[in-house]
Amino acid sequence: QDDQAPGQAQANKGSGARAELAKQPPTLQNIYGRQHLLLDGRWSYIIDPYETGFYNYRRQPFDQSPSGAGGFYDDRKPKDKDDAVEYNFDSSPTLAVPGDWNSQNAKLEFYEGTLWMRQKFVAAPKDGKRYFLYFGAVNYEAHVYLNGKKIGSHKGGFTPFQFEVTGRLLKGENNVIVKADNTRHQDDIPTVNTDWWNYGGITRDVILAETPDTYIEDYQIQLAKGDMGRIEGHVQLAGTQRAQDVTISIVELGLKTVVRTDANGRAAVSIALPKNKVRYWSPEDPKLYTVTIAGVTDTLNDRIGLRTIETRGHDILLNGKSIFLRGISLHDENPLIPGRLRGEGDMRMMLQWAKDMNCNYVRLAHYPHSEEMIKLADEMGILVWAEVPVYWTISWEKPEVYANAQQQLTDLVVRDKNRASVIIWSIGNETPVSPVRTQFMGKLADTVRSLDHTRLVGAALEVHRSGDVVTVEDPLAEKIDLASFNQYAGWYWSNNKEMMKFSFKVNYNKPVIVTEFGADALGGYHADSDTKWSEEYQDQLYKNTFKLLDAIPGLRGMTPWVLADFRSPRRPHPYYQDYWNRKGLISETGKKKQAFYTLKSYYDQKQQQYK
Ligand code: GCB
Repeated sequence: QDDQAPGQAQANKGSGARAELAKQPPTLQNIYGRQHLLLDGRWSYIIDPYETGFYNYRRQPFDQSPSGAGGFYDDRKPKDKDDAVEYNFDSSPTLAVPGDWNSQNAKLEFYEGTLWMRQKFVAAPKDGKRYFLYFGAVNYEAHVYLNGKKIGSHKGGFTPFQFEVTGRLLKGENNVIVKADNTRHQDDIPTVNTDWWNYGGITRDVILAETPDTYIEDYQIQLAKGDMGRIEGHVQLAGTQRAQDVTISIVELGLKTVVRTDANGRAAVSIALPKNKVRYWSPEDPKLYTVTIAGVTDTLNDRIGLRTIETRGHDILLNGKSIFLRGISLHDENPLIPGRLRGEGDMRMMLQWAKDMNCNYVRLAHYPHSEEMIKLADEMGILVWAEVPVYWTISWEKPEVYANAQQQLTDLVVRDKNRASVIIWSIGNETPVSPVRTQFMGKLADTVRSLDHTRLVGAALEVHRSGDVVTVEDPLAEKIDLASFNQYAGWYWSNNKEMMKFSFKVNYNKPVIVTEFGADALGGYHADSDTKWSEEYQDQLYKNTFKLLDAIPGLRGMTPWVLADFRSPRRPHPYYQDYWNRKGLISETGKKKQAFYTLKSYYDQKQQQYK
């Protein structure tokens, strides 16, 4: 069987076609810091709605047959004029990688299914080095073949995965073929129903990385919880010479510490910081230090910010100082394409829009955004709420579904744990309260804390309404650090005229973060503030909402829904929506709506208040 633990990259062991799937080593920490070759660019593709390139006519997978051959990954050419092959990558069209397929070919706009994608590249593998083929993200399920042989598969649309390809790379031309399938399933994470576009394909970088035989697999270098005087973390080596001296240095601070890894390649790290010398990372001063981790066999550099994050009663303390999170929610989507963010230009545009609104914080909804995005947030000084797609009606009762959610959460934390910008791990959004859901989510909260106890844990909770009283009460709230919830007064509930009747009751002595509120407005459509879909309506709703929320003791931040209009199959109104969710403060053409400026002036005030 080709099935695997969900989310976990598995690789074929040995060369036999029915080979077992081997568990892959954890993805490399700081992949961009490695010697690497980007395999981005134009990939040839074949649309395969019936999965003809994967299954034979008896619906048996070719890659499970005795020879392992027969699928499109053979990239076969006719041998002679009396030979027929029914596909051909060489004469197929191409797509840009990274990039979703929906935005690149009108035929694929609504497509959900399989696409085969091929890239060729030249390699010069060296003796004594190891090689890893790394994918930033493929939505949703990927089967990967190198030079005609399966190297593994992966499920999960937003987290990275890799396969070790040492010994499988050819000197000269290589051929990598990916079967990407974005079909939705009830028992996946996310499930079938979401309010965002199911963009398919290889949406993030593809990287061939080189390491020494014994390499730095992972590390965490961050301030200890609540301690501005000490770095705490670990280093993990993989390979044959796992016991080594590893030097961690921050030249700018005059720091140099040597640790000795144990037989498993592991060493704890604890470094006392010099007094009065450190510039702590914050939105006002996003200082990053160059940290060098040097073992005997391998060296890596990273740019790391040092900051603490804690809560005390209603307060959120960044470096010991109470802050207000002036935030905005956003999807991993550029409305101007529209499609998934492809690289630094797209990402900078989105984060700069947030900064133009005087934000110091973003909620990266509803799934892990790219590693580059988080690095940019580090550099630009923007705090981050990072989330996994545990969204709405997940199959709570199934252990394999839980395993998938836990894997995605783990992969997110492993990837981003050295980023100062990330202050909150979110374990999900608007999950309907029930015992089985609370158990599932509670286990996710425990997992994320065991992986990283230095950050805060949140979830976008639902509220309940009785009459005009909106109450935040959810057994899950006990397990997280914030009273964080979505609310839609004035849009889904009631309207601008009547929304001021609502009041909020939050039964927790925790910082209150309103993770969503908002209203749809079609950019450029003007009417009075009682007319839904108009810019005036949205603007008035924001003004009303500030009054309602400012009355909540403990309000310490918000991420209104949403920075920019985004595509959603759930939004078919032909005039106002046309398959767009219009709650953006910026329209699909990049024009700022009225409410953008209203939110900005509210944030200007908050900034003064929390100076
Ligand atoms: C929500 C969801 C978000 C939707 C939004 C809406 O509560 O969390 O994903 O897009 O409402 O516009 O309805």
